[in-house]
This record gives sequence, C-alpha cells and structure tokens, in this order.
Amino acid sequence: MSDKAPTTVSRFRLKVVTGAVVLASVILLWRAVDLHVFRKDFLQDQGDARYLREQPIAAHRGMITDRNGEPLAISTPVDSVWVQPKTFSTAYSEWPKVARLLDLDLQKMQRKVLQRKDREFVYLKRHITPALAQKVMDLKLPGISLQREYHRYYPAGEVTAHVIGFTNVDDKGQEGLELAYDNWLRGVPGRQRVLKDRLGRVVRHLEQLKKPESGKILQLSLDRRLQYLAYRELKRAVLRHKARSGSAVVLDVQTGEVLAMVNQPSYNPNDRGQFKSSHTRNRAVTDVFEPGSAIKPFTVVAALQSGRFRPGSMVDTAPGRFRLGRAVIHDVRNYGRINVATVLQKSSNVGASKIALALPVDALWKVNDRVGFGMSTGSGFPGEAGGLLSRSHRLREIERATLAYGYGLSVTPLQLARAYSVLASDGILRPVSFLRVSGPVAGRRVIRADIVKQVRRMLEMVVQPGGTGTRAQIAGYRVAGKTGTVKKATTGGYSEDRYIAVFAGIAPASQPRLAMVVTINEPRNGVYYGGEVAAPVFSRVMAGALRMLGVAPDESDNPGLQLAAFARPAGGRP
Ligand code: 59J
Repeated sequence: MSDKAPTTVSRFRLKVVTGAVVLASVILLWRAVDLHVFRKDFLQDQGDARYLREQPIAAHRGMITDRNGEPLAISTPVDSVWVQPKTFSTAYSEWPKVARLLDLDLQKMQRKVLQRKDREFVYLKRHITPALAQKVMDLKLPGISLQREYHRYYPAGEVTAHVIGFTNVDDKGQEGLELAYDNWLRGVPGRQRVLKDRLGRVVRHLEQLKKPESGKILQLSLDRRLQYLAYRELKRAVLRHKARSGSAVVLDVQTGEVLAMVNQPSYNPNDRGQFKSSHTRNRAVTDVFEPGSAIKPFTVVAALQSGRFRPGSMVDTAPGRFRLGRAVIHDVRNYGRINVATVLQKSSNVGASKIALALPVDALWKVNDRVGFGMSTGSGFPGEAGGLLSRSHRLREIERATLAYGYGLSVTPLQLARAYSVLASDGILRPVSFLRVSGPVAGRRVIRADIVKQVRRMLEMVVQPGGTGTRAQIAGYRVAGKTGTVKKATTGGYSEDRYIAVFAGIAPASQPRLAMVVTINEPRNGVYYGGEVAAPVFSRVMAGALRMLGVAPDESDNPGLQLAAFARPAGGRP
C-alpha cells in the first residue's frame, strides 16, 4: 500500500503538472507570437516614440542687399534655449546658475517654468550667441535643450527701416519688403530625426530626413549711400522746421527703380520693442496728400495737348482772384496778364484754373490718369495707397478748377515721383520697382515727347530767379521742378496753420536721369513754403545723387541759365 498509493498520487500529480507546464508554454508561446507578429508595429512605434523625434531644421533666411550687394538685412545663426519643465525641475537647485548665465530674473524664470509644468516645451531665452548657449549646455542639466534659429539684423537700421520692414522672432516677414517677398526670402525648413534620452535631451542627431533649403538673396534697387544722404537731409529739414513728418523718394527715370526712399519719423528695426505704426509706416507709399501746385505741370500738359494753348499763350490772372459761383480762387499776388510758362513759374492758381476751364471737360482727368494718379503704382509694396482721382465729367466748374492746381485729388509721394519721371523720360510711363532691374525697361508712351520737352523747359524757369523754387538749384546741373505749398484739408475746409511743403523735380534737365519728391508735413517753425522748406532738401540730395552716379554736368549746355545757378551755390545756406 505504501508502495502503490504514492505511485497513484504522483502519477496524477505528474499529469497535472505536465498539463500546467504545457498550458503555460502554449500561453507564453501565443503571447510571444502575438507580440512579435501581430502587434509588432504598434509596439515598436510606441517604443520608438519615447526616444525618436522628428524635429524641424530652421532654414537660413535670404539676405537683402542694396543694388551694389551691400547687406541691408542679414540672418545670423543663434540658439534658443528651451526646457521640458518636469525634467528640468529635477535640477531645481541649479536654476540660479542658468538664470545668471542667461541674464534672466531668477524669480521670473521660476514662475515661467513652474506654471507650465504640464507642457513639453518652454523657451527660457531666444536668440543668444552659440558660444553662450554652449556654456549653458556645459552645465549638463536634465531637460534643457537648444534649438538653432536665425536672427535678423539690419545694418542700416533706421535709414532703410521703412522700405525693408522687419520679421518677427519666428523669422517671418511682418512689414515692408520682408513681408512682400517673404516666400522668396524664407526658404523651406528641413526635418531631422533625433534620439532623445529618458530626460528628453537630444542625445544623437540620427539622420537628416530633409535638408533645409536656404531662402534666396533679394537684391534691391536702393543705393545705400544715396539712401543715407536722403535720410540725413530729410531728418535735418524735419528737425529744423519742427515738422510732424516727411518723406523723400528718388527714382531712376530710365528703369523705374526706387534708388532711395526715406521717411521721418523713423525707428530702429534692430531694437525689437513696441513698434508704433506712426514710426514704422512707409509714408512715401502708404500716405496720400493733396498735391497742390505740384500737379500744375500736368495741367499744362493737358493745355498743350488740346492745341488750344502754347507755352507763350497769354492768360489773364488779374486781379489775383477768380470768382466761380460762391467760391473765390486766390493767388498770393496779382500777376496780371502772363503766359502759360509764367503760370508755372509763379505758380498761379488763377492761371491754372482759367486754363483748365478752357479745356474739354475730361482733359485734366485724362492726363492725370495716364501718368498714374488714382491707382497703385504696382510696386507690390504692402499697404500701398492708390490715391484718389475722380472723373471730371461729373464735376462742377469750381471742382474742375481746383483740380487744375492740385486739390480734389490725392496722391502718394511715390506716385508723384513716378508722374515726374514721365516728364523726365520724354513721356514714357514705367512700372516702379523696389528690386534691381538690369537692362532697359520698356514703358508706355503716355504723353507726346515734344509736349513733355516744352513743359520741362517751363519747369526749369521755376528754379530760376523770379521762380518759386530757386533753392532747388544745383551747381553745375540744370534742374526742372515745381514747388508746392499745400494747406491741409480739415473737416469742413482747409486749415489756416497746417501745411505740407512739397518739391518735385528732375535732373539733369537736358537729359534727365533722376526724379525726386520731397514732402515735409506740417512745418511749425515759421517758414512753411515748399520753396523754402522742401526745395533745399531736393537740391542737396539730388546733387549728391548726380555725383554718385557720375552724371556729367549739363549746365554749360544752357549758357543763359549759368549765372543764376552760381548766384546761390547748392548746399549753401541763406
Ligand atoms: C496756399 C491752398 C487750399 C485749398 C495758399 C498755401 C487753395 C485753395 C481750396 C495760401 C499757403 C497759403 C480747394 S503759395 O502751392 O496757393 O510754391 O512755395 O492751400 O488755394 O483754393 O498761405 N506756393 N500755394 N493754396 N489752397 N483750396 C503758393 C501756392 C502753391 C508757394 C508760395 C506761395 C497755395 C510761393 C496754397 C510755393 O503754388
């Protein structure tokens, strides 16, 4: 019994144990097959997700240069320091060191990180030098990483600020040409796969999945030296005349290129703080004003085109007043009976009005429309204003008359400069370009060449003794241009003490290369005439521009005008 009973029991036990082992094996085998075969992808993905990450690689933003390749906006590599708050908190005692290195307020840093403990990614400091970033990483703290980024730097600062605009901290164009050409400049970010450790630190750059493509270089039409000169002279005039603001534009009349465009007030685009629109606006393109007398040359164009007037045709402006219904048009003096050229030289409102009323109803509108008023110049500049120009056939007589001396329409300084470049190029209208243009630019004839030449001759008399614009003269060169002193429109009328001083002109008059417009908004220091406030800026900047371009002096081609020019040397002070 003692022999047999145990045997029976142990056999039974053996069966149970064997069965259990087999069952366990089957279960394990099934589990193994299940994990390795059926759930492989899911599990592998889950595992990899802990350690492998895909990250963008920032693309280098293209440089912006002036027409000669001088840098105006450059992207330099910088690092941004970021943390994973939870992991970074395990090294809490080391935080003061980090704060000191990064020049951060420790308490602010603590608050910032601890308040975001459930986040994966918090910036500590952006855009520091790679050398400083390396010092931070040398502390070897958990949960802290670097991200390569680019910082935009503007070497010419406030001098080119309005044209170039700026990017935000993420390197995206926000204003100006940085915004207009963002696609061209920004490039395409790449992607990389990185291996991270349990603490979230990047331990290895595994592979570049996609190379970042750098943005392209943008070569502008601006000439940096000319830009500096225009900036300096405009700023000086705005300060001296205690003006509210001002703009200046220089165009190459053969290509339509913007060689210089400056405004006051300006701002430093490198000093990223709060940018005020009153300082960042590119007024030369975004702001409109009534051009006043600067429009008169186009009134005279319409007069000559009609065949009803020649430069010598007489107009009676006496007694310096002209009544139209209940309105009265004034000249500053009684010029009596004068010819069309003298209407321009003296800037007679009465003369311009009488000329306009003697023309077909839509004549003025046609010329103003053809030289580009009332529509965008097509420059592509963000926020460009188109100005206002209404068809004249619905206008009353008084409205057609005021149009003749520049009220009832509005223009930007850029539009005005472009219209003057039509006078400079013998009647050809060309598109405006902020980018460098190579080779000749085709344009469209909008005024007959012989008429333009006649008007240019008259505009030369404006800067001669007896004209309103003598201070626009440039020693050695012939200048054609027009002054304007504009009362600003206010609600229900025109202000008696707020003016815009304007000068628009071209040089050298015999074979014009450049057109330039200067506007000074609300000079508040006594003098406010265009001829006194804006013309001197034109003279100095244009003189420098002609020298920079190596344009040959043309004054000897016109002996009759020489004496006058030397009577008041350019750049000299009265
Ligand atoms: C003027 C005007 C306002 C609008 C007149 C400026 C009109 C007018 C209603 C008196 C100052 C002033 C539609 S002035 O630009 O005639 O070139 O330096 O603002 O006439 O009717 O105390 N230009 N300016 N007129 N309005 N409305 C002259 C002229 C001009 C000068 C000076 C003298 C005006 C020499 C202007 C210039 O040509």
